[in-house]
Amino acid sequence: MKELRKEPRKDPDAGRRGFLRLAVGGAAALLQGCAGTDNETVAAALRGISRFNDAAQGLLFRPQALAPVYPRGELTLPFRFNAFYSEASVPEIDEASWRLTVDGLVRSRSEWTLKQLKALPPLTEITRLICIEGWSAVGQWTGVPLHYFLGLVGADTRAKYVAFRCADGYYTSIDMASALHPQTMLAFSFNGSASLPDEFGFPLRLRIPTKLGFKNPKHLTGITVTDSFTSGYWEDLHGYNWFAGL
Ligand SMILES: Nc1nc2c(c(=O)[nH]1)N[C@H]1C(S)=C(S)[C@@H](COP(=O)(O)O)O[C@H]1N2
Ligand SMILES: [Mo]
Repeated sequence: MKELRKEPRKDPDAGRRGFLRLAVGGAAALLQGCAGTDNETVAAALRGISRFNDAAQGLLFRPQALAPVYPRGELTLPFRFNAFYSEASVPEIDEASWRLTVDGLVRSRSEWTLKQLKALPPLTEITRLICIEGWSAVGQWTGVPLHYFLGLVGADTRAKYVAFRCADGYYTSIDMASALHPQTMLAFSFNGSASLPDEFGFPLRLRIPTKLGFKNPKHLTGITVTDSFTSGYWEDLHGYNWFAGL
């Protein structure tokens, strides 16, 4: 992950990363040690290590540390599409019937139209989306800061998680500290466009530049504030680390 970063943050906590690398390195050592045992044993051990890494990252994460921002001249054009399907299969969502459902540990369940979300005070930021598959791209997103939105819906910010559901069946969740991070937003515009292009998550996506690309769900339909841990699509399928902090 680290080699993907073009301009590393001036990094007062290299020690933290070293520690995490050690923890990850443990997985490789363990895999070798497990040679000859069945796949389920290895998978269970790896899940255990990933959970350990989640806990370590959760403890060491600096909630207010900012991801790098870029000037307009560094926008990656054209931007890169990624999903668990090809671009030809991108869902086409009807704005008139679309709603964002918000439930769980909030004042009361609510449903939001795109128009209502666009009326909230927006944040615009140029940041780098980094995909675990080995590429990154700089884009400009505009949206409502998630911390502001969570305040608006009366979310219990002592809850552990914010979980996301998508129109294409994708899902993931994040820790509350990351949900409250000042750069985390519910984005409804990309590179200055009136709305998100279909392929980049119309009508609403999470943009969280302090985490890997797969923690940035597109085509959102639901948000749940919860104390119950639920994982994510790639986390469940490929064992990707749930916290996935940068
Ligand atoms: N709904 C949904 N969101 C998703 C995905 C997906 O398949 N479906 N893929 C994720 C992954 S792995 C990445 S890298 C980014 C890619 O976002 P982009 O198409 O804007 O580059 O979206 C993330 N969000
Ligand atoms: Mo990704």
